Amino acid sequence: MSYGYGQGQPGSGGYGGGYGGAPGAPGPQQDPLFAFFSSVAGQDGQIDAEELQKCLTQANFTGTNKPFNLETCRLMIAMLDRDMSGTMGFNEFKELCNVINAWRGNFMSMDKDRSGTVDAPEMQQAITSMGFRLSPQAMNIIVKRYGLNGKIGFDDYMACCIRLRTLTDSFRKRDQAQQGTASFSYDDFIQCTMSS
Ligand SMILES: [Ca+2]
Ligand SMILES: [Ca+2]
Repeated sequence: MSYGYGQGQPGSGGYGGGYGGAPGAPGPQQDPLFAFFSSVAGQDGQIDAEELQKCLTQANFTGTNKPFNLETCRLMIAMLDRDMSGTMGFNEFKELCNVINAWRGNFMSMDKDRSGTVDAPEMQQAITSMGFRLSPQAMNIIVKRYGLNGKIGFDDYMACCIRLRTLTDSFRKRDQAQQGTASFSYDDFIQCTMSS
């Protein structure tokens, strides 16, 4: 008996008895994701940023041994917290899983050399493909801010792209003529940058 990936042929082995058989009893509890959700959420049935971080770290979503960026977890919760509870209920969590998977696919398609990280040229392409046009100076700042030795992991990549999008949206709203310039009052500027 041994655990592990990669050794056996695909299709062999598997998970034995599935989820225990017992068909019938419909409801959200039948959703295979629900058991997972409950195990992460614990007693209160809600997932907070720390619990989300723990779960994404365990899933090894960073591709490194680092814990998943807590800031990214906060950002995702803020983005999808429909009832403004500050935590994720089951339906919010399901949406979150879809969002993470979509970002994961995007990240992997940008990581052309399959190194598990996105480097400066790959990031340049990613940002261009999302429709942003940035100067080389702005690109340098981004890679420095989000990368480690010039390489950006999945969690930081997500944080960076979400922030760039949020900030661009805030800017666009104030750039009435769409000329690439806008004026902010000091407090408005602080609100925009500190909330994203
Ligand atoms: Ca919520
Ligand atoms: Ca790469």
